[in-house]
Amino acid sequence: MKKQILLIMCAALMLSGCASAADKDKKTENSSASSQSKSSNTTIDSKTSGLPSLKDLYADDFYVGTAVSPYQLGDIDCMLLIKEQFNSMTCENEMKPDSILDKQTTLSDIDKYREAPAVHFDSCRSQLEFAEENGLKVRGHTLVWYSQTPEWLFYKDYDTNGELADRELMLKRMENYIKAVFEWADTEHPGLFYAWDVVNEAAADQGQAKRDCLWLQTIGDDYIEKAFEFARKYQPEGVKLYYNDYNAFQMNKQLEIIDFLKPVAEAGNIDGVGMQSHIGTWCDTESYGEAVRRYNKELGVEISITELDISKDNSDDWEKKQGDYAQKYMEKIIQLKNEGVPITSFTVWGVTDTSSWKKQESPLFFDGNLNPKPSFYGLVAAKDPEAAKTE
Ligand code: 9MR
Repeated sequence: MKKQILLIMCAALMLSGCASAADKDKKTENSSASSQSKSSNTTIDSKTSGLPSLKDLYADDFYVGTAVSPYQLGDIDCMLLIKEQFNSMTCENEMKPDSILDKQTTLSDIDKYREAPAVHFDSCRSQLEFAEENGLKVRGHTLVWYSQTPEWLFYKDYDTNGELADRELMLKRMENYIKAVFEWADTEHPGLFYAWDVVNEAAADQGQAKRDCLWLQTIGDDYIEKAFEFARKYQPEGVKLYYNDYNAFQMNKQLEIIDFLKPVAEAGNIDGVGMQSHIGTWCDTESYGEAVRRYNKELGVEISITELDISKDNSDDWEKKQGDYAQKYMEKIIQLKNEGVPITSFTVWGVTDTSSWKKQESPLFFDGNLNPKPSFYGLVAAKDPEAAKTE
């Protein structure tokens, strides 16, 4: 019996997927959050179908997204939940340099690939197909990062026992990598991506300096400026260029980020700052709001919440506290939006607590059985208290 129902659901999903694919051109023209959410109604009943929908509630405000991993797309209930709640997604790991750089091909002919390492996009294919078939837009994550980037990329002969590449060579590799990724996006997935994290987590956690990393060591102090310069040169149509970081609301880090992004903004090469927002109930929403205003004012950029999760505290009533905090946090986002701060997308970092990178801290909005948590209703209540009433 259960199998039969699943088969019917699969067929319905495939049908809705096919219809959306056929409608692709039309859909890619509809780039506002509002038109996206209205064009991707779920047509079949799911475990979670009676819930208020975040993407519908916030349709006139911003895209509402989640991080997605390929294995989640094998779970039909999870897939349906994503379609119901979100109109944007980020590949959790599959578009990072260690997924895209093709070591085998690059090493097969070092001279040929010396200035332009080979790339492939196998890892993210299923996620992007899912997004395209179901009317979700995508944030590209991420191009230039100190982490999840293979060390061999930074060596002259791609050999970690040899010499580091010099500035000139690394600038060529950086430019060619960005060019290859953006040309692929423009050719294979026109209109799918609306933003891209060009540089991720370049700020040091302590003090007023950039994080030490191989990009900094090989290219030098202006590697962030160069990354944005190349990104602007090759950006696909409709894609906003972002700097993205965690703890971006902390005063020291904020000043440091503004400081190194100033020349990038002056050159006209950045469009947005991503507040990752891996936070907990301890995070002061007032100073968070101040930081958002400051980025917008000092750099003239839009803002996105790119990776929200809210870790639980150790109290017995942590779920209620997390729910209350989620509401307060979201009310601050709405207040900022109403003040005129251009907040264009709001992404939570995963679907369920059990699939979170921080699963011990139950930081998400659905539990492992896809039940909505008080934190989900907090996000709903901030916009529509009536819709958040559960009985
Ligand atoms: O959620 C991602 C996790 O699955 C990976 O193991 C981890 C490896 O670095 O990256 C996580 O995502 C990170 C994101 O790409 C950048 N900001 C911090 C996120 C959480 O670590």
